[in-house]
Amino acid sequence: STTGLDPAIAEKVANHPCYSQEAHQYYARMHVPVAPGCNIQCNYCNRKFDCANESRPGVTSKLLTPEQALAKVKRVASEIKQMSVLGVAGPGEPLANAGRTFRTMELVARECPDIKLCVSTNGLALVDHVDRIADLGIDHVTITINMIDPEVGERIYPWVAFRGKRHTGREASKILVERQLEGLAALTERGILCKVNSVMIPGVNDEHLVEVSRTVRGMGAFLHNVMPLVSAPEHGTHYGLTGQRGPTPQELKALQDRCEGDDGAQMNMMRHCRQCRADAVGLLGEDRGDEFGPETYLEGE
Ligand code: CLF
Ligand code: SF4
Repeated sequence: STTGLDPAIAEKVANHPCYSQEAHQYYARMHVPVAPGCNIQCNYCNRKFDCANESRPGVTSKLLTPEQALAKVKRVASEIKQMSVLGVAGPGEPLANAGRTFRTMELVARECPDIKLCVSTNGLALVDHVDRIADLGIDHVTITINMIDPEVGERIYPWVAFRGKRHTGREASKILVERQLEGLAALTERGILCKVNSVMIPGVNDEHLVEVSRTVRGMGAFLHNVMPLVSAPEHGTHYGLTGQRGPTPQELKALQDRCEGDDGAQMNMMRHCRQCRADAVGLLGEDRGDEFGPETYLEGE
């Protein structure tokens, strides 16, 4: 609920469908798939599909150039009046494609100043881009944090590419979580509203996520979104997580309750996430992407 919030924060969440449970029934978001590459490997990701940071694997997005993305944003905004937020969430990692991501944001900020800007990241490169994010007026950032303990992390992340070197094992996860938390702290210091997404992987990080919730809350994260691992075989190979099941709805809810509860992290939990595709358009849970392309906006291919 937005009651009791600092007015400056209440203003920022009021028409963001992911940050406000109330807003999601009235305001729409759209994603533009402008970011193809990634700088880490998650065991639950299949690069043929959209980024599992923010999306349900299964349908490949067509990449757009920043100019094509702007054209699509303008068209969608003229047809869907509730369109309030533009997010970049894949299909890879937005900040591993910083040029394309920020060029898109810059064009949209200039031509559609009423649209709020949102970005979803794995956090590895976040600290390097905090000034740019603030300068562009990006008010909402989601960081996917699946662990704070590298021992847990080594079962989730086989490698991390950092400063020209590929790191593996616990070292990879240590670098990742240090960078994620540093990025989170830098953003909250500037008043940028941070949401943390975590993928719940039973037997791997499920018990650990309450501690993650407590930690990110302590560092100023505004909201925590625990999402279920999507593990149906048609979504492809899960590398080190082959055969891994996703949580049941009951298990997911129990964990969300623990993160929110007094004996847990007392964190503000998001409960209405729909695990959007990297090219989703419309109200949450509604996907009108097909009405708006992709054929007109296709890049190359
Ligand atoms: Fe998109 Fe993500 Fe911004 Fe929302 S989605 S970049 S914060 S505008 Fe929202 Fe979709 Fe869940 Fe993400 S319902 S997957 S939480
Ligand atoms: Fe895949 Fe996203 Fe993980 Fe990169 S950060 S490996 S694109 S799920």
